[in-house]
Amino acid sequence: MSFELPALPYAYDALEPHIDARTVEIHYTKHHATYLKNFNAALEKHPELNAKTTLELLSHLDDVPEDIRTTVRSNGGGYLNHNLYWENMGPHCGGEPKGEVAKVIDKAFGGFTAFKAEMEKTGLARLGSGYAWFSRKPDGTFIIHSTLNQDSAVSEGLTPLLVVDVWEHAYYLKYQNRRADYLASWWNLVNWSVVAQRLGA
Ligand code: MN3
Repeated sequence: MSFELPALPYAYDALEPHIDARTVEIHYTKHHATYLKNFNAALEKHPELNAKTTLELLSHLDDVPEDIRTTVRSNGGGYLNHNLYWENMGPHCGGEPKGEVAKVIDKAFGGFTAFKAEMEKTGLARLGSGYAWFSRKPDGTFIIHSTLNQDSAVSEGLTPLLVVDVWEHAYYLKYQNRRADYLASWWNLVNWSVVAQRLGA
C-alpha cells in the first residue's frame, strides 16, 4: 500500500490574490508530491507497517523502525502537514470564525484579534522553515505554537485545528522575504468550516 496525494480542493489560481497560482502549483506538484514520494519509498522497506495510517506513524515515531524514522518524521510530516494546510484554505473563505470555533478562540485567547496576532507572531518568530499551528492539547485546552522544518503537531501529541506553512516556498514568489505580509493576507483564505470539523472530530 502507498499513500496518495489528495486532490487539491480548488484550482491553482483559486487562492489569488493572496497566494499566486504559480506558488500553489509548484508547492503542490513539486514540494508536497516529493515529500509523499520519499515517504512511500521509506515505507516500502517495511511492509509490516502497511496497515498503519499516516497519523498513527507520525504520532508514534518511536514505534517506527530506526532506519526510516528520520525519513518518516520529515517526509511523512511534510505529506501530512501539507494535506492539512491545503484543506484548511479555500476561495471565498476568511472572515471571522463562528459558533463553537469562535467560542473556543474567545475563551482561550481573549478574542479573534488577539488570536490572529498570536498566530502571526508565532509564524514570524519561527526561525528558518516550519509551520504555525492552532492545536488542541490532550487535556482539552488550546495552544498556538510552531514546529521546525516538517515536524508535525501530531508528533507532539497535539490535534491540529489550523496550520499555516511559513516555509519560504509557500510565499516567496509573491512576497519575497515579507513573511509578515503573507501571514496578514493569509487570513482571507482560512476555511473555518474545516476548523470546525476538526474541532468536532
Ligand atoms: Mn510547504
